[in-house]
Amino acid sequence: MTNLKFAVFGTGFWANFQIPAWFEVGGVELAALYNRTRSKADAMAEKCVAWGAAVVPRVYDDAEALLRNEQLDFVDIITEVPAHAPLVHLAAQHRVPVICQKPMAGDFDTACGMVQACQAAGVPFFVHENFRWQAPIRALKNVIDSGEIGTPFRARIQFVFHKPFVFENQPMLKTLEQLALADVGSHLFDLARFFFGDPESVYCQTHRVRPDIAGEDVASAVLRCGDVICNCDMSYSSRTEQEQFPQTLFYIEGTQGTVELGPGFWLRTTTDAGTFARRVPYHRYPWADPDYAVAHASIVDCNADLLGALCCGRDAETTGADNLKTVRLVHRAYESAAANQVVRVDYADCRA
Ligand code: 89Y
Repeated sequence: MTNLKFAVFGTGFWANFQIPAWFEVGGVELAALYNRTRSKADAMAEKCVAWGAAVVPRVYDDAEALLRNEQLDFVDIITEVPAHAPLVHLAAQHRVPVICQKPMAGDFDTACGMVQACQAAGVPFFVHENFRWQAPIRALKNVIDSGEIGTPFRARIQFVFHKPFVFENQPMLKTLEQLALADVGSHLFDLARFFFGDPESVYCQTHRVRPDIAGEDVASAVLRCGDVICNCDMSYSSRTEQEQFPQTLFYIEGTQGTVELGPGFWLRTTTDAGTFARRVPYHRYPWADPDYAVAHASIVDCNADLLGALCCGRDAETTGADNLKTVRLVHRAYESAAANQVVRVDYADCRA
């Protein structure tokens, strides 16, 4: 099978991991790079050779010119959020399948427009949502699916940290008026949907601890997912005995037992038979930043899933249409926090 040719739009922090993760998956050729500051794209093109690129990608600071000149099988958009929508529309106009980072847009209507533009152009549209691809989280999902703890009735999903390097690596996070729910809540709500289905309601509270950021750095949401009460807690500003970044912690109670994904990737299952604990390993790639190891490893599995859809007609988990439900939930959570009320969530206008 011939390699699929692709271009990357955006050569900032995350591209340093997204691109080598593509080379890890294989079956692709990076034809071109776009960045509005050309010198950054030039520097990334040089790094690509070190990561094993067969050809040095061509470099552009004009996204339209890139799409006009290159014959592509897909594009991977890794820019900051405000650039997602214009680039997705541009790719749709050029009839090129698209992958876009989460959150796909800053509001639901813009996200809906992106999904619709790709549908109208007849091109696949995927969201790169990788938390559900972390090996320890997949192992936890297998425990739930095995029925070992019976039927889940309550869950706690936590992403709580303090590491200041997060704001140094992604300085744009400081400027976002909607931070915790949009940035980390997108991941946690996707996980809630992955484990327990689409929530019917949300009650949310938000808070800002850091004085030097525009948005909220703390949020707690209670989601009602059928029979499951799912609590999602996130914080960028919690000093804990053991710093957890970038681990997501889970505690799930079921009719026959409980399962916990705890610090250090320990998976503990408790039933009438006792408590069984094992540590779930994940791949350590040489190109990954050790501070983000489990998150960067998950990019490979997420990309492999998307490539399966692009090359071989398999279904991908994180389609744009599916992820629109997560975007809806994020913004219903903001409405709940603003009104201090439970908000019902319906997905009638999210076409999956
Ligand atoms: O941007 C965020 C994400 O998507 O996962 C963790 C993160 O890098 C910092 O909150």
